[in-house]
Amino acid sequence: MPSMKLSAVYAVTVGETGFDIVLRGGLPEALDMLAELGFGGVEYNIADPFKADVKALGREAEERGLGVAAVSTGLSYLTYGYSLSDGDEGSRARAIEFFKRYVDTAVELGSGRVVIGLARGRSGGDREGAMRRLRSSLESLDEYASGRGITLVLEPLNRYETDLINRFGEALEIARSYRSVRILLDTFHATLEERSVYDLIPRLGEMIGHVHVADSNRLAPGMGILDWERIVFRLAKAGYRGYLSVEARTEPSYREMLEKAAETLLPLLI
Ligand code: LER
Ligand code: MN
Repeated sequence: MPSMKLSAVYAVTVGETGFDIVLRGGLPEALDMLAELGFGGVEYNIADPFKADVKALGREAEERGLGVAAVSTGLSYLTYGYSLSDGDEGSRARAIEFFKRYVDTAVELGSGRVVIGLARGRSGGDREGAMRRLRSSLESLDEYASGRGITLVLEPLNRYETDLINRFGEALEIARSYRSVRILLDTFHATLEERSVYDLIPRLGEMIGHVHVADSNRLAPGMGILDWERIVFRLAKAGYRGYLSVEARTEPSYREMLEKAAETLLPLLI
């Protein structure tokens, strides 16, 4: 079985966000827990890449033998509201600046991936315009990221979170027109939007650039109805060699959520 590793998303916040699918609180304690439970990496969702102490984020992960699975960005949208499809040109320019800084951060952390999730924005009633602006933002970022060896992973999100790019077919079509853009498969969103998350995997094939894992109800893998053996097998068959990053509701506690994810997935990754 090829080497996929387990990671989990940790929130690097600049205040309370109410984001309940990521680890929060003290970084050393969160990373200790990951290392102890057999995780191989951490994904940092960074609210403000200009304010984050990137050196500390890198050092704390390295000290525990954890890789940085990805730099994710949704907290910037929840904190400041900037988006890559923003109708306000000043805000869109700021979002692009943020993403360039996220790319630099990923380089510094030795992570190859920057996530485009919530920060793609919402249509605000003008879908065509929003998609045009998003594509234009992607064009500048594509050049910036590919010049630095970073993959931008575009994440289809379910319809209750955004009305831009819910389906994987649409994301695939967009990704194919840029050098550095691949797909982030989040098993929760795929379960809500696609006929079958299992059949989706071979369709995406080598375009899968990163994976978020949560069960059908967004609890830890193993707490819902998804067949994880089938998912991991199909990912392996598709040639996926990256991280499975747990992004699940932290219920009943961080620790129990992570323990369940590890218990479900680690035996499949050996
Ligand atoms: C981000 O990775 C994600 O999956 C979203 O559901 C966050 O709101
Ligand atoms: Mn996700």
